[in-house]
Amino acid sequence: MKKESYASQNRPPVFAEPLHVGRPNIGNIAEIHQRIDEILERRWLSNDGVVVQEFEREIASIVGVKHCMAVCNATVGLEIAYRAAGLSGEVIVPANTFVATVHALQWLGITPIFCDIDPHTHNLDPSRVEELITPKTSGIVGVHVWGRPCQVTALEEIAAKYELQLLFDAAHAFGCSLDGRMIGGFGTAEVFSFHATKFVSCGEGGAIVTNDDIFATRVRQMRSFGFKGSDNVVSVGTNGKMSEFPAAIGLSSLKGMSEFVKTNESNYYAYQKVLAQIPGINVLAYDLMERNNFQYLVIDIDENESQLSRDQWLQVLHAENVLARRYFFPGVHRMEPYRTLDPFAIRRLPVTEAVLKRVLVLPTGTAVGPMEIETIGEIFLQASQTASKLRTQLPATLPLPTEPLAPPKRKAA
Ligand code: T4K
Repeated sequence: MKKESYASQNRPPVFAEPLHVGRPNIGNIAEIHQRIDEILERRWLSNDGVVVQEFEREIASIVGVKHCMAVCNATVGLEIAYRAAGLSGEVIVPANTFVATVHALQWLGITPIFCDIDPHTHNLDPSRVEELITPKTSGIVGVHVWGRPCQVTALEEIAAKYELQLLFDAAHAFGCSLDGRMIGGFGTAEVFSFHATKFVSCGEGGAIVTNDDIFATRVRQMRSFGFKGSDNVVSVGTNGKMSEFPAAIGLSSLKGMSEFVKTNESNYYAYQKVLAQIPGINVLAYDLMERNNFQYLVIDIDENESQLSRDQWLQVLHAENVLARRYFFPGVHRMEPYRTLDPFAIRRLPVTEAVLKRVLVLPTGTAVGPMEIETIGEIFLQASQTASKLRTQLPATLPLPTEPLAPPKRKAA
C-alpha cells in the first residue's frame, strides 16, 4: 500500500489492490474441505441431504423460528415464498432495494406497486402504504435494508386491517433483531440471502424462514418441483433446492459468524471515528440496543456541507481503488421493465429519490482492517480539503447505461 497525496496527479492509486464492498468472509478452509470430502464419500450431493438439513437446523435455531427451508439463492427463495403465500395482482414494495426483491414479483406476473420510504430507516414508510391499496392488492413486501429493521408493527397492523399477506426480504438482516426478537420471525415469512457478498455466506444460497406449518409444507414442495413424496406432484414447483456443497460452506461460515460481526462492528466504529472530522459525511447508525450484523457500512452525504456530490465522492474513492458502491441507485423504479411499465412511479417516491442520491456503501468485512480505514479516512480528509478544486474537475453525476433489451421477436400470425 503506497500513501501519497490525493491532490498530486499522475500517480498510482493509494491502494495497489482494489478494496471491494462485499468481499466474502471465508470460514475455516480446512473444515470446509473436510466437509466436502465427507459429502463426496457419502455420494449424496443434493435433494435434502444431511448437510443441508444441519444448515437448516442451525439457521432455525439462531433465528428462533419453527421452519427453515434452504434454497439455492434468495431470489428464487423470494419467488417461492411469494407464490406459497398466494401473492397475486398487485404487491406493495419499496424501490430502494436490490432489484431481486421486485424481479421476483414480476417473474410471477405480479405488479409491483412502489411505495416511498422513511428517510431515517430507508425502509418502507408505513404511512404511505394505505393510499396504494386497491382491490387488486394481495400483499406487502418489506425489505430490512442494510439489516436495519422495517417498522414491522405498523406494517402488521395495515396487513391485518386489509387482510393482506406480509412478507419480508431479509437478505441483509440475518443475525439482526427488532425489539429483542430476531429478524426471521416476522410476517408470514422472511427470506435470507447467503450470497458471497453477505457476511454469512454459502457462495450462492438463501433460506425461507417461517413459523407457519402449512406455509412451510407448501414451500418445501414448491422448492422441489411440487413433489410430495415420490412420483406425487401436488402443486406447481421449481428447482430451488440448495445442494450439499454450499450448505457445507454455509455451516463453516456460521461458525465464524460472531467473529465476522465483531470485525464488522469494530470497522463501523473505526469508520465513525475517521469520518467524524469530514463535514457532510455521516455513517448511517445502527441501533446499538439491538443485535446487528454491521455488514453494510453506509455513509450519507450532504452535498452542500461536504461540497462534493455523492458521485464526486465515488470518483475520488474509485481513483484510489476503494470500490465504494452507490446501492441501490438509480432505484428499481428507474430500471427496466419498471421504468417503462410505471413511468410515473417517480412522482410518488420523493424520499426514495433523495436517499438514492445521498448514499454510498464502503468496504468492510474481514478483508478490511483499521489500517485500511485510517487510509480511507485520509483520502476523505484530503479530498474534503481540496473540495472546491475537485468540484470543478469531476462531473457532479455519473451517467447510467439505460438501454433496455430488445423484446423477443414474435412470429407473424
Ligand atoms: N434482496 C436484497 C435486498 C438483496 O440485497 C439481494 C442481493 C437479494 C434480495 C437477492 O439475493 P441473492 O439471490 O443474490 O441471494 C451483489 C450481490 O450479487 C447480491 O447478492 C446482493 N443482494 C447485492 C446487494 O450485491 P452486485 O450486482 O453488486 O454484485 P457484484 O458482482 O458487483 O459484487 C459486489 C462486490 O462484491 C464487488 O465489489 C465484487 C465483490 N465480490 C463479489 C463476489 C460475488 C467479491 O469480492 N467476491 C465474490 O465472490 O450484487
